[in-house]
Amino acid sequence: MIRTPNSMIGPVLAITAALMSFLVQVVHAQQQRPNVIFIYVDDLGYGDLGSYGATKIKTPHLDRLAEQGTRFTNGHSTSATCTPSRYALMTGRYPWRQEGTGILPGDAKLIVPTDEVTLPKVFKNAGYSTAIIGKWHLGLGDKVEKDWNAAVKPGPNEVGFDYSFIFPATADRVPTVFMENHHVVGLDTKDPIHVNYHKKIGTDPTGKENPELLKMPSSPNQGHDNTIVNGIGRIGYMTGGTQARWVDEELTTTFLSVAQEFIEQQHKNPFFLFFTMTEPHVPRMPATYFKGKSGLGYRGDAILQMDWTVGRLMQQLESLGIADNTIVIFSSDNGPVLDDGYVDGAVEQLNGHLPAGPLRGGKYSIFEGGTRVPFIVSGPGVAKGKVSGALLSQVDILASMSELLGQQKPSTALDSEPLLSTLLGHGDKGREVYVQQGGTLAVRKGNWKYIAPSGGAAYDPHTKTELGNSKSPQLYDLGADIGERNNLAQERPELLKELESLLEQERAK
Ligand code: NG6
Ligand code: CA
Repeated sequence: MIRTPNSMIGPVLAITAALMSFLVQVVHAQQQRPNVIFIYVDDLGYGDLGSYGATKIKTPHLDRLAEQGTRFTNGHSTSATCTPSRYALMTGRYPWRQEGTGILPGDAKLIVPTDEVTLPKVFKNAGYSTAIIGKWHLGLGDKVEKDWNAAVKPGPNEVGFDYSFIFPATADRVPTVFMENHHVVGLDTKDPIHVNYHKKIGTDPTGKENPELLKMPSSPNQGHDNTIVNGIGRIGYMTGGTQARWVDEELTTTFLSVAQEFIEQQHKNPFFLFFTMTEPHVPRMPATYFKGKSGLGYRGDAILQMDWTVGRLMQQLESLGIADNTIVIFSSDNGPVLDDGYVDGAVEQLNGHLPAGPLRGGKYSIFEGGTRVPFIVSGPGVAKGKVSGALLSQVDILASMSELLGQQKPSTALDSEPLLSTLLGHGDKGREVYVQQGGTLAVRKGNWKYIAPSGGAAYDPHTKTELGNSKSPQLYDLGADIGERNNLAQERPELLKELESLLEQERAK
């Protein structure tokens, strides 16, 4: 035994006491650190929730979340499609600064740099456990030609998630499998998976050759007629992995169970959960329990399923006693679309529902319907029952979470603004300038919006979306004209010029 000389006892005790007090403080600070759950849904429109004005679809759980927290009426994804919006969330940069950030095929390689401080790494650096459960769609591996039967990396784990349980791309793209960390879940090695986005491989029937095998027809001229999985034609071809293929009706209950398990395991230590749901993206094939429930076709049913799932998560937080210490952020990666590739009743049974509410356009569009989405924040420190009109973007979450966690904003997060107090519903100071991305770019300054001219189509006849592209410049006063009907470009030439050069400045940054 090592003996402490008598003369040393005083100083040793003092040091021990100081150390104890420091440790108590650390533990206390850790206890204070709120968990963060970011629920990120796919293609949900500004008008799709009760709290945002929907009357034909009931979303009681999300409405309660909004009542208990702050609901933003001017909250945006960066882009009108998925991959770029997610890229911005992870990096804190506008996706249009980087080539190759458009909608990715299911075999794409990882596009998020692994040597940057990403959103999950901000949490990791602050001592949190991090997980992504749900849709990924930012590519996997370092090349397109990859072996899906071995460890597939880099991917979400290398981007900063300690744990990942994902599907690689979208619900309508092969491979239709779950991946846990680097591996396909439930893969039988005797039945290896191969994926090809250029030509048919193997003998699996395709939607094109065997439409009689489909339980939900693909829309004419919208693809989705490659390999059939679970009676649904997909984008891309796959063969093998028969046992590992998901059943669409079980997608969300699977993600929910995995999320609940993660929360259960981690609830005593701070965690960040990025829960990325597939609803209401196509193919909409909700669990039997929800089929027909909304009366609005499978799109409406999928929204009910999404709301129910959020309700289950909230209930779990309550029962674990961590609801008061968990910030929940809810938003969507882009605006709504009805016919995005399948005949599923979304158009025929719309019943007067307005997926984008009062906004013009939707998914794919540079009009507000493309990026202005539901955006709700609730939890400890968040103003209750507040509705905020602050201009806020998902690209700001990275810098705002850095603020929350006492971390420096990463130098690479160029476009991310620290707006924590606004995000928590205190004060209405939002972004002064914001660049939105559809087929072209638009810049916002206050209520003014300038849409840069572009040669793209004004209207997409397949999805029946007003894309907002025009060869002439457009200028709208969203304060007076939220529906972007009254182009003031000719009437306000000076303002037009100012916003044109503002967009140029932003591009050049
Ligand atoms: C489009 C698909 C659409 C959807 C979208 C991605 C066609 C004709 N349309 O290319 O169905 O999958 O990509 O959606 O293939 S997103 O929300 O992930 O961006
Ligand atoms: Ca999407």
